[in-house]
Amino acid sequence: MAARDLDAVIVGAGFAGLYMLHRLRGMGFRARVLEAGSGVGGTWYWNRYPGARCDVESVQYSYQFDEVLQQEWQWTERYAAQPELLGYANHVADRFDLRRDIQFNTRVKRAAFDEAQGRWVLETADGARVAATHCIMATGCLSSPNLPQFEGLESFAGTRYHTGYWPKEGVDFTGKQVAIIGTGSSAVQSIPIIAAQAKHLTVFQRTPNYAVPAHNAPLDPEYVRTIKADYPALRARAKQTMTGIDFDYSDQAALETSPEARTREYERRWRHGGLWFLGAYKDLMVDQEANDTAAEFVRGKIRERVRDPEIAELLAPKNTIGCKRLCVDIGYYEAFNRLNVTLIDVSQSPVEAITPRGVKAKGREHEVDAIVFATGFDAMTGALLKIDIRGRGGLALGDKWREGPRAYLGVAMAGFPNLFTITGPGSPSVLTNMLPTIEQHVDWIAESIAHMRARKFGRIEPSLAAEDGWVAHVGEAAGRTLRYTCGSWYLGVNIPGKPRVFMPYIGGFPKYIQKCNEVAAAGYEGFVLS
Ligand code: N01
Repeated sequence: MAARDLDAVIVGAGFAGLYMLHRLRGMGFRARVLEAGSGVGGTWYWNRYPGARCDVESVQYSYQFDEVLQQEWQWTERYAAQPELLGYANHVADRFDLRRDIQFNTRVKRAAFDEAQGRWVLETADGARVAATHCIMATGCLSSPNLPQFEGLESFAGTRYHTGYWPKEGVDFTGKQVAIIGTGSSAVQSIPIIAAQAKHLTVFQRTPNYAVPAHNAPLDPEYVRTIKADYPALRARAKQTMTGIDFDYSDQAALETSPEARTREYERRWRHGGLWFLGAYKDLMVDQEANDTAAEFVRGKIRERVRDPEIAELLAPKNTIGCKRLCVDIGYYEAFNRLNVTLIDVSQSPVEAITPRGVKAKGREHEVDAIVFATGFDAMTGALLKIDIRGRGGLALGDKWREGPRAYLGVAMAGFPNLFTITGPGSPSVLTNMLPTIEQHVDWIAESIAHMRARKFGRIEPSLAAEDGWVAHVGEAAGRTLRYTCGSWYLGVNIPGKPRVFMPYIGGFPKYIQKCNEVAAAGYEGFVLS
């Protein structure tokens, strides 16, 4: 298809880009996806580190837009592992014949709005150009790996890996001395597996993280049959919850419950496993005293799981549980009972340097063959700001977002006509189940483009006033929760120099859907269509 004929160019072929392409095609629009990788899958294409798996149950972490798809696809485990998730993305791409409109191995470097033509012109790393009326960024929230610039990083003579950029062929650590820096979700998942393989694993921990057990297991066919018998009901229930996950969230307050009953409830949720733990009480994320009761319960579990009391104490977080993303583990704490695992606490004195032979911390060099950087991502804004995005009058997105991201509904920005971000900053995104959140965004964007076509509008752009109002609302909502209180990637604190702004919308999925629907029903209130 000639590039000039495109209605939309979509950047990224993860779950967001795939569905966006399918949806637009289904409405008769001509769209093309540009994808940096050689295959589909986004997060699940890049994050191939050992143990990578989803922390939302697979029957819910899946598309719902096509009933036949959700009936035919068979998940094998409660929490799907990366190969299965990547298989699912590939299945969707094949089933809906999406590949013919996806251009792989194509990294977008620049995207500029041509005001005279009313089109976006995208430039790729090889210098090619693609133009389209609409530009839709499906670039992901956690897709720009963060590699801290440790002194001597380049001097390391062994092999370096980043969990978010793992070699396709996999890595065999058998017989190797390995270091891992970081103890977030990626490390929590990979440490037990690397520890079982490597000769020795040294873990450098700056901040301990709370993890609750996954209790992962093969899916019970009877359970799956029950869900598939009425999938739409489960999906509808999920849309009524803050996170877009069909959980039973308690409406009780921890502080109005007796300590004995509270412990029973935490124990029940601990035995069930997963993120559901934080649904135990409605005040856990808004009241520090309530939060402390859950945190202390988990600290107690860590002390039970880790044999050496000193190591248990180092692994036991002291901060607010759920402030940073809660981890879901499979044998994480038990890995520290192994004789071939050493924990180095770098909370008081940072990693000093990477040397040709290993990692230097606390005045000692730890010699290793490989270093795994499990150091996370420049979340939510990183992937967008890596592209030189220019709106009206050459306005650079980097300049617009100098004090932090600003967008209306997390989906569009003043000064950037016809540009949409799927699960962008200011939308619930990472605080929700990504699949339903992506579908909601994609549907809303597709319908807005259809609305424009039906009324012969060429441009859509939010007003500055609408954007300001939404940004203020996102900030107010964040300020009401304990999530605002720690140095998390939600706030951009993990990236030196990044403005400290709580990026996702914490008001909950139902409220957000309602707002988006109201905006559309009122003829795209807050947007200027011309
Ligand atoms: O990254 P992170 P991640 N020196 O930012 C440490 C999703 N996810 O890739 O906390 C020493 O959480 C840093 O320390 P600190 C999920 O949403 C989901 O693990 O900043 N250490 C931290 O320990 C998750 O939240 C799944 O003090 C340094 C670690 O590196 C998000 O992705 C699985 C350092 C980074 O942790 C990101 O998770 C995986 C330095 N200079 C990921 N710089 C599931 O679905 C950073 N660190 C289960």
